[in-house]
Amino acid sequence: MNMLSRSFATVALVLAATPLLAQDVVSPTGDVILTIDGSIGLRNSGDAFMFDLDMIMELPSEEIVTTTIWTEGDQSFVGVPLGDLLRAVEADGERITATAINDYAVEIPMEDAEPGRALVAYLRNGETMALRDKGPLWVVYPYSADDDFQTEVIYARSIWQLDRITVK
Ligand SMILES: Nc1nc2c(c(=O)[nH]1)N[C@H]1C(S)=C(S)[C@@H](COP(=O)(O)O)O[C@H]1N2
Ligand SMILES: [Mo]
Repeated sequence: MNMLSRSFATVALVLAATPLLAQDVVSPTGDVILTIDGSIGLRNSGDAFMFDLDMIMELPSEEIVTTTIWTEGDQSFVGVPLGDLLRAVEADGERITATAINDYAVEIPMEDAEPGRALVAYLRNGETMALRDKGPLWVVYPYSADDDFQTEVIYARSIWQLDRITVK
């Protein structure tokens, strides 16, 4: 194959693959633990995108080691950075409303979706979190890393039992 036919083949492959990818949106097979709606570009259920835990675990993951005001000693949290989660559903907005299973709700500005800020955690100290342990999803920040994260505003955004995000 010469260079021209190779590049032609590549273009043809991309053109052929694009519509397939567009249709191939993943859907939950397990319990739905998070629903994202509002200003998003990717949906798998009506106006919303629903995730089970496996789907969230497929996204980029990070670990934060920090103390929190709710726990004793250093904690390891593993989860998806808020920015990566929102990018996965092609979110386009200035802020989100995060809602918990107990209907607690808080607004989080997109600024907290920048790296090194909000993490949507699904593991604490290596284990999934039960409902009574603020799971299965808990928005945490690297509190120990900076005094700026040790504020009432950030504590209020640290929503546990997160189950819905509306992008605005
Ligand atoms: N799911 C859930 N997350 C929540 C809350 C809540 O009531 N439910 N309260 C928030 C508020 S307003 C604050 S200041 C912190 C503090 O929680 P505390 O009441 O345990 O101190 O958690 C935040 N996360
Ligand atoms: Mo609060």
